[in-house]
Amino acid sequence: MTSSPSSAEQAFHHLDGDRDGYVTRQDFERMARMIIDAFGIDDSSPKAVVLREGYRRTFELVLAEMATHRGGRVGPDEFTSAMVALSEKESAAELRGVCAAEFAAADQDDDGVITRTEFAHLLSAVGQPSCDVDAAFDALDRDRDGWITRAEYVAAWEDYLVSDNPDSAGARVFAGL
Ligand SMILES: [Ca+2]
Ligand SMILES: [Ca+2]
Repeated sequence: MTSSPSSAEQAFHHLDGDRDGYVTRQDFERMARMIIDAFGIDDSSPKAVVLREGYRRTFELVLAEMATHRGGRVGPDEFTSAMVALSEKESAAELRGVCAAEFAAADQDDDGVITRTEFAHLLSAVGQPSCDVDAAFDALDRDRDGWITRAEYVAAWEDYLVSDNPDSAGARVFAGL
């Protein structure tokens, strides 16, 4: 890749499921739905509730960053600047919460770590198209112990939010989440 878009641009295009050039509340809800369905999580379980609420809240935070709401539609440039702005505020803590909710959903057996198998499941759940699962896993597994901990997951995600490097560990994964 010679002219890679920034991390946030990649995330935008992944979120924009119907490719109309905007992300909406429905796009965020769909993303939560894909993960809940793929892992067979009970819709009324805390895992499902926290994940759905987290995605909903993320979208509200993005909307709140915008000068005008345009009927709840967020364009690519607005999305990118909103994510950068949010990562620098107290709301970053809320975004970390969403990230932790994703982690909990993917930790299917609730043992507190994501295995390679659980990770592969997560990537296919969100339709990450051409991702090298092993390379992405190894990039997130910073201490190379064969598991991704919640701290490793959140750390990679934080790097991703503030990074323009499309090849960063987080970018390989979170562009699809
Ligand atoms: Ca696990
Ligand atoms: Ca690890």
